[in-house]
Amino acid sequence: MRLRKTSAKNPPTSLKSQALEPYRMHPEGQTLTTDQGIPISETDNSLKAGVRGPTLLEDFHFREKMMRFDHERIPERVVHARGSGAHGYFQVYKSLEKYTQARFLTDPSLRTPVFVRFSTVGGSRGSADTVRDVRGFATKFYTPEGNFDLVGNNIPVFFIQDGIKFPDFVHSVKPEPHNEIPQASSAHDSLWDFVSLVPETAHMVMWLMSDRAIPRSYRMMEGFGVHTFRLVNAEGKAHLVKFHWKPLLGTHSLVWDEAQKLSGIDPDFHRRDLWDAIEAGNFPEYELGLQLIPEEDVLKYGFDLLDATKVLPEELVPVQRVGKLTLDRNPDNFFAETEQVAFCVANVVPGIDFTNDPLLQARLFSYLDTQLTRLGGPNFAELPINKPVAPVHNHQQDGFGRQTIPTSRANYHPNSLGGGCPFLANPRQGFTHRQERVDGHKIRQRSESFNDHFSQATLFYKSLTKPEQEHLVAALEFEIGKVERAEIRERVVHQVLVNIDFDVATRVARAVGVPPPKPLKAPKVSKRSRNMVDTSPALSIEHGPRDSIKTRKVAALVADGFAGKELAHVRKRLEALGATVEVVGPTLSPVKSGDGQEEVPLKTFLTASSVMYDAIYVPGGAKSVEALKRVPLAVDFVREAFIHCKPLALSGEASALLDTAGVSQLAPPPPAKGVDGAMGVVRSAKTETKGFSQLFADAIAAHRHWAREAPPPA
Ligand code: HDE
Repeated sequence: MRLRKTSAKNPPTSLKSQALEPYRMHPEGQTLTTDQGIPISETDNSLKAGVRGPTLLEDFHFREKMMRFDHERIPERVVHARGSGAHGYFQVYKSLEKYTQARFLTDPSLRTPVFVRFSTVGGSRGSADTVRDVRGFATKFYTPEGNFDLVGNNIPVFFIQDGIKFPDFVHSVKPEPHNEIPQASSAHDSLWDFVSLVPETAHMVMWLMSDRAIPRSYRMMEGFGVHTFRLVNAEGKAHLVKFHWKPLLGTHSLVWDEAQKLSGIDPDFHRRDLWDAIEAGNFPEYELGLQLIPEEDVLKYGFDLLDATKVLPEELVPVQRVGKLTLDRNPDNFFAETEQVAFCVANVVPGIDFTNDPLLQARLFSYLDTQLTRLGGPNFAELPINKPVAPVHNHQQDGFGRQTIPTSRANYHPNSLGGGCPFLANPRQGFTHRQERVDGHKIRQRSESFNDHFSQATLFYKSLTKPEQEHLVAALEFEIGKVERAEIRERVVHQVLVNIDFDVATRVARAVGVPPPKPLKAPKVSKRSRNMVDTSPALSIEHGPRDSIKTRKVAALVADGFAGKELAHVRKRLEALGATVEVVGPTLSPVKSGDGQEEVPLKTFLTASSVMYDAIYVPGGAKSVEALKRVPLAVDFVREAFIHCKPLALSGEASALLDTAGVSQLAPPPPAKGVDGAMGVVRSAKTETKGFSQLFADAIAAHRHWAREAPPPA
């Protein structure tokens, strides 16, 4: 990939970046020292009694070096262990003072620095990026009033309604305890056992089986705050709110076969994609969206807004886009920043408050608690990446790893020794928990308003396009098909799926070898529950924008004799629209075109694979195409791209590669003259003719061409 030099490393506007500067170590031109600053002139041989003698305890440099190495690891996050981070900023479009007093949402001139960490949930720190899983989307806003953390996911609902079930759920989805298998996968007995016994998981499981769980890129997925929060304005008036992130590149996914192959070919696929995009100056952007709901409407929509297993359809309450997040700087150091960043749902600023959602309430405890262990004590808020840009003054003291040096003799409140400092904030500026009348028995019970577990699972399925539905059913067949115990497979079909969709349950029953379900007499939903819409098109990825090819990666497959002018033309056109074209050849040595040009491939058929690209292009040139036909790995490029429904552009002679790849019977016939782009296979009768590049660009913007998917076996 050709990297453009950018100023991304030091955006001058970032207050947080400036605040981090004193902590950055710049070794350029410096001498090697110990941690105590003592210069070291030899670090390759330990101190020994004679050149062949034993190492001496006196060697403080050796002991320090080894001690530091021995203690490099800290516990990984118990969930969301695998992740990637980036710095950036957020700016609100216009003041939201009508709804909130939070400065970062009321001052359009303010660029609030942020740090974002994307993650998978189930796998450990070294697991692959493209597994089927929920993605975390956690944002720390370093606001002038302290840190606000929006710790969300790329799926708008959750598996459980009450946080007390979180340890049970996580135990069930993680590798099984006896043999620690499988890694980063939900396709195993314990997860589906849990699902079959806990029907509140139904809605989220449908999302987990959908294309949302295999995103193309962190840059191309939505984010959701999941819970209902509150915004409170300066007069104390509150609104309920649901937070959304909308990626400006649209929402796009991989296909499952591709995702699995990528797990081996490039386990860092999403991490690399994010890093490379930022280095190249293609800064990921997301708009912040709000669904604002009057407090009294908490039960208006046929479900309880305190229930995190429900979505509020955008068709009922539209998402207002209020500001933009831009990620413009990669971290300098993975551990210091991405690993040590500590998000906490309880970090809110004046103007944002919680609700009684029992899942949210549990999270308010869990994040601080887990970070005490993970980051080794209570002072982790002083780590550079976590430190607010707002001033911090209080009477908290001591603990492992204290960094700041309190200078006052008074470490209590009230005090006169310290002149009463720090003073209490003015009540209009200080955080006040919104007063809410709470009446009730002390009771361990789920509210009746949380009873309906299936109607939104059905709504989700019905809102998907046909290809998305097919992917979801195939995912269920795959995952449940991997469950060893027949009684669990049967319970999932007969207790869960049949309540969501009879046809889905019947198909999955057959695929996983359990008796077909009987149709339900009356749907198992509580009287209270009703969906106010039959479908919600916004839930389908396919209904999102499909109009840009910005940052898409195209592989151009060449061998000696390729049509050089044509490649240059197509590349120029695609790059003008924001895509990147990488030449892939037999070796990294220069390849000669039929018309006297030379290309140096960036990758070879051995070091690259079609799953690493969004689209494949093979220029014409009889000699080049004949050579490609004889390289099985090059033919694989075409075959796999075709099967994964990716845009293919095959010019002139290159069209014949579909025959060699054994997929031409699934493709439309090649054009006798001119160009044709049916089913995302763009072909020209001769080498590139007019309209070829544009058709290819349109096919790339459409992302995938599902018409190519083979019909399911009869
Ligand atoms: Fe988390 N979650 N979670 N979670 N979560 C953690 O905190 C927890 C939930 C989410 O990049 C942990 O520091 C409980 C929902 C993200 O560092 C832990 C419950 C949502 C991240 C924890 C939930 C999330 C975490 C593990 C149910 C979407 C990664 C390490 C009551 C709205 C943040 C850590 C990062 C991380 C607890 C449910 C999102 C154990 C108890 C719902 C994105 O504290």
